[in-house]
Amino acid sequence: MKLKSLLTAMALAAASLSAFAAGEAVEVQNAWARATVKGQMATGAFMTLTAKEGTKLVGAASPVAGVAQVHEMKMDGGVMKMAEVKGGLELPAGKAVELKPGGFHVMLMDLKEPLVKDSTVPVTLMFKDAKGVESKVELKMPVAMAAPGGMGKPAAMDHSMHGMPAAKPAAKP
Ligand SMILES: [Cu+2]
Repeated sequence: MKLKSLLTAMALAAASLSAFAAGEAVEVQNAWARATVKGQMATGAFMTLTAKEGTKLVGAASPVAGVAQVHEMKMDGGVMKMAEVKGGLELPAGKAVELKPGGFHVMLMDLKEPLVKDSTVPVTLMFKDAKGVESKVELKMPVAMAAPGGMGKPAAMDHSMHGMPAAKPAAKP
């Protein structure tokens, strides 16, 4: 049984990196969490989510964070503000929804320890489909200063793209 549980653990680790692992209703790509400095209490986690069937990202959890929420950052009267996405983030069937700096993100708050660059952080995403059925995806997100692989354009308000990240390559789709 030991071997079997080890294999299961390896399968779970692989699942977090690959597209549509067996039974996964939501594909997760390019996941990463922003590294923090000592004393920093919150950070963002980013990824691209593609649901097979319409669902919602309703929550998140991480052992390193006292609180994890789905947030949206947007301009409000010329001021950048962020707030929890009430009722969950809609993931229409087959449509890639990007969580990125300056937009949607998973906010990890009340951090118990710093997120060290080039380490990984476990994050669980919680989904609820149209029928109200809940599911989870467990991830090990690489911790980086900026999006791995230089994917996408740096968002406004995000100046961390200066100097290319020495991050590990992102999970290849
Ligand atoms: Cu936030």
